[in-house]
Amino acid sequence: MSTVERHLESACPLDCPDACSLDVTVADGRVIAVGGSERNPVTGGFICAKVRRYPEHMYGPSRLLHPGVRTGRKGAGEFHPVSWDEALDLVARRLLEVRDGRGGEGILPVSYGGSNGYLSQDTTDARLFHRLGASRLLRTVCAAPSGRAAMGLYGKMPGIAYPDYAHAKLVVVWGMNPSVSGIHLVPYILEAQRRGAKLVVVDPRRTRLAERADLHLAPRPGTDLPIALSLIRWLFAEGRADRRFLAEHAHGADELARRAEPWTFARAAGESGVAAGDLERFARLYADSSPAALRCGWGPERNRNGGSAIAAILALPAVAGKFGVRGGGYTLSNSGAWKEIDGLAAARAPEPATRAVNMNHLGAALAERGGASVDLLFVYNANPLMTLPDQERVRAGLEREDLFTVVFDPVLTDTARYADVVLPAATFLERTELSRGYGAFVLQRAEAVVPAHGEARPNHEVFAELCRRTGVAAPGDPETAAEIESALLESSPRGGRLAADLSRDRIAYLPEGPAPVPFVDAFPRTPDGRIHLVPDALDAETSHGLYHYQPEPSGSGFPLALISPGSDRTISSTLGELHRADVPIALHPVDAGPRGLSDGDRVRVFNGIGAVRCRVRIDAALRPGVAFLPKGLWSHHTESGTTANALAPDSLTDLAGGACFNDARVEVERLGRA
Ligand SMILES: Nc1nc2c(c(=O)[nH]1)N[C@H]1C(S)=C(S)[C@@H](COP(=O)(O)OP(=O)(O)OC[C@H]3O[C@@H](n4cnc5c(=O)[nH]c(N)nc54)[C@H](O)[C@@H]3O)O[C@H]1N2
Ligand SMILES: Nc1nc2c(c(=O)[nH]1)N[C@H]1C(S)=C(S)[C@@H](COP(=O)(O)OP(=O)(O)OC[C@H]3O[C@@H](n4cnc5c(=O)[nH]c(N)nc54)[C@H](O)[C@@H]3O)O[C@H]1N2
Ligand code: SF4
Ligand SMILES: [Mo]
Repeated sequence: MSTVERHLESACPLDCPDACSLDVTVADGRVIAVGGSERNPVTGGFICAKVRRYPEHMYGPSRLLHPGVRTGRKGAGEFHPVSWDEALDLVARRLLEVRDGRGGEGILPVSYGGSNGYLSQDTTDARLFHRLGASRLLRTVCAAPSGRAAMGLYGKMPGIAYPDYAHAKLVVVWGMNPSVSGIHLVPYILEAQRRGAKLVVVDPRRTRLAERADLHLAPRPGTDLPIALSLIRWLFAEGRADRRFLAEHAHGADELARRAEPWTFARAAGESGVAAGDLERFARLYADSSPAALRCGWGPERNRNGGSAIAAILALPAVAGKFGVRGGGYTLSNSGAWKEIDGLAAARAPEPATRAVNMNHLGAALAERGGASVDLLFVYNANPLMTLPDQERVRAGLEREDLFTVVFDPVLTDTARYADVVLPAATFLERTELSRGYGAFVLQRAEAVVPAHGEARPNHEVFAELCRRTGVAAPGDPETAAEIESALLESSPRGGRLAADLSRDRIAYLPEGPAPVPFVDAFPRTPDGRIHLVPDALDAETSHGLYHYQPEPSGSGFPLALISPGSDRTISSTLGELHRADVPIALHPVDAGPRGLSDGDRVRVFNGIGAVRCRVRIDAALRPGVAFLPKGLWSHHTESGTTANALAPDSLTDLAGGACFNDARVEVERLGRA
């Protein structure tokens, strides 16, 4: 019997800026291959290695096929299959018991970017939890400080479009590793280099792009703020600040200059460990080059100074007058560019004034007892045991016998192993989705290419059903994918146009088009349309004011800075089940030597809150004093089953309550043979 292969179109809604358009090969009702298509021009026919393996995620041994109720101890991952009806009845009953007993705030939903699609988060799920009066989750694990800084300074103005990097004469890649976490930007950077552009990389590791850079600054983690301020100081002091642009478009230039004043190159060099001469070379190159494109990543935000660091980096193109030409300015997350779509309004789920729990404090929240306790934890679109700080505290919470945990996921994650009820979720290839890029400026719609595997169901359906079973559903609530999609599009002032574009082309762009030029086509979306270099709100939020530098994480006392950026295998933990090999911690030779460590040795990495046992890899591409264990690992990746998150403190960034993963300070010691 011959099998007919069909090629169907889809769009990737994973938490990734690139928003690839996909070409999916289907045979016998199964996905057999996933590749890139040309519909989103930025995809250019290729995708990451991660998503190419998506069929193994859909049909592999970790896939959840039926709802299940726990049989073994928490953590064992043993469940007996039950019908959807039984599972939903049980969950609905427990939700109501908590609401009517302890109160709605005893329910804590935990979700993050597992599926960044509009249909799978903040629709019927928000309706359920908001109407039950559940605790609210502050989604701060990633991008909260950057988002707050970008909102304060520029009102989340759209940044430079990827293709416009090809026009730059100088590209600055600051705290980002596009070779793994924004791969569709790389060809445009290489094109700019072919046309003669210079490249500067600011990263404690010699990344692939750093190897190709004209200047690589390798700072101590958490010291981007002094670096950026020293550049700002020099620009003002040398008369290289664009006073005309600042007068016309910005508030707060003098105050910013005043706050940057103490940061001479010498002083910034002392803090950052980057030579003063290199800082000056960077400043001159930046001042002299136009167009200058600055790609700011998430590396600079994941420490105590994160919010101020991002704000100072984003202030640079304003001070140096780099806007107003194609390829000039900055790119950060562009998620705010789509704020015209109002999900909560569409879902008819206004937020209640219930208590807010910062997700970086999940471990602490689960440890609360009495009137502040969390009695029911509902996890979906997230894998908190492996992705949040202070892993051992999160684990202790999940082990609580009096906590009822529901985990709704396509696969049996490490978190799901602790669930009382697991619910199997449909993947994005098995349902309708509407998703936006936060790097590429696109909105895309995609229908299911195959039926859901096993009994998996889409998020919006399951939460709509839970609304009915808990009695919070109301007549007229949008419930089906089509109803929710219409409500979402109608929330935008140009909803009719978006709907028409999507049904004709499956793809739609911003009102400013696919590649708006900042200060030509797009302007700050602040209330007065100007840049606010020292916004009052941000200044008030930070305990010592915006741009105040905190030298070292308080009270650590351990010598090595452990950073946990993404790798080409894991960024978030999604698809981490597919990689079975052990993951080593990387150390610089000068740190390995005195500890008697050579490549492949077993080590114990530890600090005051946790420990990881794994192998060591010696890597001269690191800055001395910095250790590297990638994020997104699963328990099978290390000998101890713990990861960098077990060593990451649950302290918060200066702005927006963000995570301080890279403030982990550790010691490493050699272990004997296993
Ligand atoms: N294909 C694919 N792409 C993705 C994702 C995905 O799942 N798949 N996920 C996306 C998500 S959620 C995110 S948040 C992004 C993350 O993507 P990136 O912005 O690349 O963030 P990180 O990997 O955290 O770190 C980036 C770089 O910052 C460096 N770094 C660490 N600390 C510091 C510091 O203090 N200062 C400076 N200057 N650099 C530092 C690290 O060495 C690293 O090379 O990737 C996104 N891209
Ligand atoms: N040590 C350390 N840890 C970090 C970071 C760091 O720098 N260092 N950075 C962090 C960053 S950048 C991020 S963004 C977070 C990510 O943290 P999380 O948001 O927890 O992301 P994932 O680990 O990808 O978990 C998403 C889960 O959603 C599931 N999922 C996907 N689609 C659907 C769906 O349609 N329905 C349902 N119900 N589930 C679905 C996936 O299978 C996956 O298990 O991790 C953070 N963790
Ligand atoms: S590069 Fe990003 S958008 Fe493209 S397939 Fe991979 S995860 Fe999805
Ligand atoms: Mo992220």
